[in-house]
Amino acid sequence: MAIAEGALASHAEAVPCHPLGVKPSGNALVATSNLRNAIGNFNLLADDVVLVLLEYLDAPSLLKLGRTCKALYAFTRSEDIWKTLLIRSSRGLVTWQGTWRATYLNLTPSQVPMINCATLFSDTLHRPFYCAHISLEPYTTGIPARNQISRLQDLSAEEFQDSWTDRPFILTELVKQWPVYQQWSTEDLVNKYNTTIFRAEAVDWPLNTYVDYMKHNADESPLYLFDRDFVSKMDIKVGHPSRVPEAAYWPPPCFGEDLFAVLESDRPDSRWLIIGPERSGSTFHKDPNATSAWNAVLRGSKYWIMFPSSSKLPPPPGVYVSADQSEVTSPLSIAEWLLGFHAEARRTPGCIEGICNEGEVLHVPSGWWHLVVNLEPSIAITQNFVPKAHLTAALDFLQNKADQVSGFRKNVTDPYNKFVERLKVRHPDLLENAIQDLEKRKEGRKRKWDEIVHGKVNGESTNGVGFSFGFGDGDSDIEVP
Ligand SMILES: O=C(O)CCC(=O)C(=O)O
Ligand SMILES: [Fe+2]
Repeated sequence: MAIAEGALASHAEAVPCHPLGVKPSGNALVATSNLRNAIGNFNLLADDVVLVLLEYLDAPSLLKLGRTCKALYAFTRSEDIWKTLLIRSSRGLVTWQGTWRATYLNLTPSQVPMINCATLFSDTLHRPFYCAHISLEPYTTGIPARNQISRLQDLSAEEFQDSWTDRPFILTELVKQWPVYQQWSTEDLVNKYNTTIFRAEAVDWPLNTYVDYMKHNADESPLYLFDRDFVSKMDIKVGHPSRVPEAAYWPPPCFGEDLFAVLESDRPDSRWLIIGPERSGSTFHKDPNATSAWNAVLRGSKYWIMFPSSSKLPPPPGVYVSADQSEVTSPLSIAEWLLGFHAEARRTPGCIEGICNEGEVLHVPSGWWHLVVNLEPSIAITQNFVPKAHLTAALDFLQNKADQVSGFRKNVTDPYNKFVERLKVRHPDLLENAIQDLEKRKEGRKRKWDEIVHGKVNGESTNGVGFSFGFGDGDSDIEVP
């Protein structure tokens, strides 16, 4: 505990003052005056409740309320409120003005007053600012040797298939051969695609607006550009240069054939261009439809922390899943998670960490949890795929977690059967083996269900003693047969 407090103290030193001077709540205990006393009946409400109420107001009402006193001014400056207003307004063309509020109101920085609210004490208002400024270094350095992700210069398809399909690793050389690695920088991209619209979470912005945002924002969880249609928008070609001479990049050959490719135009979304500033990233998740993925860093660098998953293992610290794993709650921002859970995660068996640098590509095995944070402004390309070794996992997911399947176009109403039909034609042997494995998984689940509910092993009563939550065969999660 002393270490955590010490670490916090050193972060605090690096964090500048809140722009309005707001301080953490604890300071109220020794303060002689408090701006909150002037907010009338609002004073009965907790700070986060005040913010929830403000979310119901439109911009003119927020501005009026903010003029009534300094404390409400500070509350109405909360960036989340203005971000929601701007996103709801679905304005495609905006001029980024440094904050969500200034952008919504189209105010230049010199038109935004800095009112001194130094005697307002609020964790709710101070915490996002604090989290947006903590140093990431204590979390991304000092990785224990046992947690270090493997780094390989090269890997053959055979080596991948034999030894690496369930292990994260970084390939250090391959991406350096890609034309996109040699040619793309943020400046080049802006020059070439400045008015091209890309998707960044809930907004569709021209690239030049997004790059302005990237360079001038102080968000705790910066908006992340994640575009699945970049290949057509940028008019680039993809494929191994032996077949596609003008290819801008090609999937690492070691991963072998992507079995979802048999679905052709019916395959689920599978590739994204990812651009984001320092501190942007992805909170803990597993990739969709039990796919594996590779993530290639063209500019910048990314810190990854990953955990294997199975029915026998709990989710990573700070991540909560419903019994059927359909709901994942990872309620914290990346910074909050680092502050609260990183130390415990680093000590947890199975934890894998590493930094994927410019020109490197990282393998995310099917089913692994991962959290990613950009250490610098970054540009990356990621693709999800189904390697031979995880065909059963993908079929199992499509068949038994139909409600969680994602990324298919609406007209693909039965992804499992469509996939099976195509595999029958293109890969009958692989399909046959996978269907046998699926049957074994089902048997395992049924056995386990009988043990739990009826206390039986092989038809014999065990009085419900001695079961564990693993199935041993493929290790998928428990489900009622
Ligand atoms: O680069 C990142 O933020 C990671 C992206 C990721 O994990 C994903 O696309 O599933
Ligand atoms: Fe992912």
